[in-house]
Amino acid sequence: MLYTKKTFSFEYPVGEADVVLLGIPWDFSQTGYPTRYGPFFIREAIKNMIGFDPETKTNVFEKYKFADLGDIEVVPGNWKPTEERIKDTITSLFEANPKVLPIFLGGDHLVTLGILNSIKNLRNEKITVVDFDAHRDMLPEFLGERFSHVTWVNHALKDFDIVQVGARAWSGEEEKLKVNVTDGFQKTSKPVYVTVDMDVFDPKISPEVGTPEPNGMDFGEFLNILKEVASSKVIGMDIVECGSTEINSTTATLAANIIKKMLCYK
Ligand SMILES: [Mn+2]
Repeated sequence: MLYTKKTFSFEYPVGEADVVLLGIPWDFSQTGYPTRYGPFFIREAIKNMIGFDPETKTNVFEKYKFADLGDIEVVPGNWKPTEERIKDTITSLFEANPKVLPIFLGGDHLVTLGILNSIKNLRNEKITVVDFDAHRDMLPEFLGERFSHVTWVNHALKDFDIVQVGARAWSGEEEKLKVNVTDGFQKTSKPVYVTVDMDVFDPKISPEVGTPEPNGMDFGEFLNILKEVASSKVIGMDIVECGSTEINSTTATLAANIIKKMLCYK
């Protein structure tokens, strides 16, 4: 008997897993609180989480076979080679298991662009990105950088339909650009990728984020929408901008429970 503990009590080889966890601790475009420890603290929160969900009468740890693949080793301060590593890793992952549901842990919101560029040709139809975020992230550039956590939507619009949920703080420039995205989730038959920026929540329940904004969602409101999203063809998900720096942090605990709820609803 091996009395050991990993992220999930039982882990499966990549080829057999239903769900894989992959961290991307890139936060070099972050303007606020560092988020590179997000994957670490979300994992600790998963270990501490009850698997059974009274609402759906499901134990998430029994329903799915999990594999934690660890973190992608990012190139500090250099996005292009980091994005190449993200693409290589995700390509290998889907070669090993085309049906797997990946859950990515950031990192700042730029990691979502790397993920999306890796999966854009995975389906024959255009993928809808459901973006839970306080911000629009639509700027053409920020501080002279084309690639930033506040510009990723501007890039992603070329290849994806973007649906934003919870946006409540944006610039004058984004006020003009926001016609290019849909506000609010409507049921769709298209494949869906979900990205959750932890600042979509009110700072009361998710304080450790890069750029907090007042008057955010509570967990109940979020779950009502997540339930709808989960009933579509979800092909992947990320949770980003988790700036936790200690065990049992509020934001990481919430992030772990988002993963649980998503998988229970699916
Ligand atoms: Mn964002």
